[in-house]
Amino acid sequence: HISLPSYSPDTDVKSIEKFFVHHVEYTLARYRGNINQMGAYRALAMSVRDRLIERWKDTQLYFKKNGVKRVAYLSMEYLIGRSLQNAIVNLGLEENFSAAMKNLGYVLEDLYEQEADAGLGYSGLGRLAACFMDSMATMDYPAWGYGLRYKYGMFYQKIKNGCQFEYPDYWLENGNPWEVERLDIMYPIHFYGTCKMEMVDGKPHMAWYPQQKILAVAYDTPIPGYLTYNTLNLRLWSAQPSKEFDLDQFNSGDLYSSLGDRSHAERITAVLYPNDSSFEGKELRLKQQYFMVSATVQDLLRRFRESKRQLTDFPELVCVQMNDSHPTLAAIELLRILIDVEGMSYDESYKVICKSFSFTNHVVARSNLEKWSIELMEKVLPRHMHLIYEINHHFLQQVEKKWPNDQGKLTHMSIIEESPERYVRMANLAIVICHSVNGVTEIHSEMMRTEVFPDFFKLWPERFLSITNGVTPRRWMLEANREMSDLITKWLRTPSWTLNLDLLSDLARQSDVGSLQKQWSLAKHINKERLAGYIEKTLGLKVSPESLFDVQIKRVHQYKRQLLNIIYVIHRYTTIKSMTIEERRKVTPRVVIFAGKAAANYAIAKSIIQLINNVSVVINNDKNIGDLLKVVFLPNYCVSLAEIIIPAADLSQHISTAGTEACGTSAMKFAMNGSIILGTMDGSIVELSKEIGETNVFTFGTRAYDVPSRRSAVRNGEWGVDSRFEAVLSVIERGDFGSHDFAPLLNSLRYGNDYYLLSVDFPAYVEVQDNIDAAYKIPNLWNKKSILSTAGSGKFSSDRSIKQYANQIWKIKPARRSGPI
Ligand code: 26R
Repeated sequence: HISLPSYSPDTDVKSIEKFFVHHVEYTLARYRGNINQMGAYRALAMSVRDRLIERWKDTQLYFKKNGVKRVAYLSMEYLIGRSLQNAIVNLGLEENFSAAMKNLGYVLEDLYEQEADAGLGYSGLGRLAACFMDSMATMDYPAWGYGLRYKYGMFYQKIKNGCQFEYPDYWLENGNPWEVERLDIMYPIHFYGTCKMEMVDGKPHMAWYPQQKILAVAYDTPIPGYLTYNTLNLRLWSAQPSKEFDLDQFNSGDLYSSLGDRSHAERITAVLYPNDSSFEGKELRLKQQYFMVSATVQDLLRRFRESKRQLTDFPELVCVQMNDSHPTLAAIELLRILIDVEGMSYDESYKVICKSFSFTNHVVARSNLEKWSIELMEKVLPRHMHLIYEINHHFLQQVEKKWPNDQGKLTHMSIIEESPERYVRMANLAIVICHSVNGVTEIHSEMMRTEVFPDFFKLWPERFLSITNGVTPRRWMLEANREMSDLITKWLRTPSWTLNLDLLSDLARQSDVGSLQKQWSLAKHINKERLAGYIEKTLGLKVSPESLFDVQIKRVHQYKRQLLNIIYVIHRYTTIKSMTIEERRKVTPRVVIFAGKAAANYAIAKSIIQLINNVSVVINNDKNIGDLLKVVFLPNYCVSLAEIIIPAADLSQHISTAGTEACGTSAMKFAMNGSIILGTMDGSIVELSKEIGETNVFTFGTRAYDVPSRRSAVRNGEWGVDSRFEAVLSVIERGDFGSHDFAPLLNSLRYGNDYYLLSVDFPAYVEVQDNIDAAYKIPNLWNKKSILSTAGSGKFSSDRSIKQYANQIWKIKPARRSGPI
């Protein structure tokens, strides 16, 4: 043994400065005197990374030495956003870094702004995975995140003449200081080919002869926990061509076509599929899923083998959580390896996967459940398709036993959909092979039990759990809203609410205290000024921070009903225009703020964006209206934009048709930041209103249980449409908001087509908006509601969600590595 000197980067101000200069000179190879903001950001990020890497290596070693059971979190998406501030805050070193940067002539906050968002996800599901990583690290759970390193993340949105245009998001343009490329960790991934039944040792054995081999290379990102030495790993796979494959081509003498094949391989992790509106059975997407899970399963097995235990013990050391059905093939891949490579029996192997795997569903509408064409599966993954048939065969026998001679049950529950075309139903597969299935809110879990998977619930009631989502208070309060965080620490007399969010409830007791209210609204005002500055910088539009900031930010979708919001805005505009000067004095001035992306092929959603922008042009330029009403559409909604908008909201809207939003995690972030909720009784709003108190949130509209009957009334033309609603449709039709063809959009609301019940909920929406205006006029009342929103949001920390996963599903315990040795 050679004893090596220990190396540990110090964290005092002078050492930080020294490391920063080191990275400027040796990593970036630049002169210290000649470094721009981007260069300074990169050098700073590298110096932070050094500190994370040390902790991260120690943590992994600690888990390994202690032989602890671990969870692998599998997700096709991680919407991380920026990492620099998060890392510095979680290290508890923001003051030192700020001082060091100041000494060197930089402003730390300006350097934060240099960083590109890691937008490796569409929205809720991907951001949830990022919040969960933060909580798992913070609470010292032994966990790994697995996903894909897309070269291009969520598309960049630009608005031209009111219309959305999509541009590639090359987030790696300036390098990614947070990742470590691990050329030593690489696995082969196979596709296509044929299967043959062979005799091995006198026993029949199915052999797969694949046709394509691509390599998965690991890129590791350290995930620091807040104020703990523990640092987790997020391992993202990137595709690379395999050498053997290349050599065949080179030998055939065709250099250029061989290089063409290289880029073909790399295409697997080139881009995130940006569609959340309708399921697209694209071959490349299926290959992405299998690529991610195959590499992950090989990695889990390699690490398990180091324990020298038998493979039947796998579930005692590893559990796997699948973020929606997208990674379900992981279980099939493990089954394949156990049977085909390890020679275990089907029954034994099946027990292993069943004990290890669990599944979270994020979908409500059955039509959005993932299903893959059998033709495609047989082509891309023939051996896996065999195994799925075998699983289905065993499963249908169980169904037959429970419900003899019930063809209907067999057809509905089968993993295979037979007609009109043949598909593999991924959620059915996931429910069958996992020991636990959970929804993401109480109402969503209840709908899973009664409407989406009722027969599975009858067969296996014990499998169905409900774990309400959560968000990390570190990013969404401490980092995004320092003004308010400092206040909370002051009024709770402890900073520990960031690790125990239930402590916020103590604010309720003080919500009437005048001086708290005053400081609270001042903090909100500062955040509103910051957002107003951003709006002016981006759109050249001045808005007054004295106005009520009314925000709806999320993916643009018919079910989320941004259209209801903008229809109301038009109604409000025409109402104000018809008022006398005297009446206008009583109007609560509002700035209505939207942001969100529409799937590129979702025409109706894009035309909603067009309408919002056209309305904003008309209203914002109407001298007659002034500050009474402004409409803002902020382009390119992303994590870092949400961090500016959310702390500045007085009111936030979550107005999906009841029974369509599985959760909606943004409402939790808004409530934590003292924004008052305007919502329908759907997803997270049901639980938020219970925690905050029904009288402190504004809810309206059709309840989920009434939706089916109202829908049929609308379809049959039996629902009388509100004249104010119809009047708005007419002015759009007349062309008051531009000559764009809004006919398809208007048709989606007329002739019995109003599936999302905008016309039905409109009168109640107008009424609740009037109540909001009235409440905003009474500052004591409003501030109290705002404080109570924060006070009631303790339940919605992702720390609580993760504890539930750990105790109820994973059965794992924290393993805390104390500081460096
Ligand atoms: C297959 C295709 C149509 C598709 C549908 C939906 C692709 C991607 C999605 C995104 C889904 C899975 C998603 O993000 N769901 C959201 O998950 C959040 C976290 O649980 C919830 O808050 C949110 O309500 C839900 O829509």
